[in-house]
Amino acid sequence: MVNRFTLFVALLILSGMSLTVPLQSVASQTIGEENETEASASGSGSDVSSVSGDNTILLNATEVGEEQYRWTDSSGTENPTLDLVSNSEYTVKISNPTDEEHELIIDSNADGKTSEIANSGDIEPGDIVEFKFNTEEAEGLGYHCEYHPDMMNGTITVFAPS
Ligand SMILES: [Cu+2]
Repeated sequence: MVNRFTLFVALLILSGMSLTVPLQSVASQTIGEENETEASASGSGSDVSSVSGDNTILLNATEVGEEQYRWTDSSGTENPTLDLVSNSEYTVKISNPTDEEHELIIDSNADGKTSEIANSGDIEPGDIVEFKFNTEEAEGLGYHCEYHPDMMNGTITVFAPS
């Protein structure tokens, strides 16, 4: 009786061990696949962190040094070039964690004279502001801050839809 029971327990332990090994290898395979997916996703274009798939452009006002301001995207790129599709509406969402007021202006220099296309209005410290603009006019687009035009400015590149 005792011997049979011991044998039964021993078999249980053995079968338990053989079950554990494949489970572990499956788990480590899954983790490996996840890592591969992440690596390939982060390897694409330069502006993935500024413009998301639903035509939303995310920018922050950032103080990079004492009274030195830049527009930055979520990866920290300063004054990033925005790659946009022509004849599309975009939502620009800006947060201002600095203690200074900013205003983002989308401008066009197509005719050699700077003209305003759209603006965020004043963005007070701590505020998040959204506004929309359209890429109908595709030539010579850029953006700057009303109050810090020399520090906070960038280029907008417009492509025809593929
Ligand atoms: Cu500013």
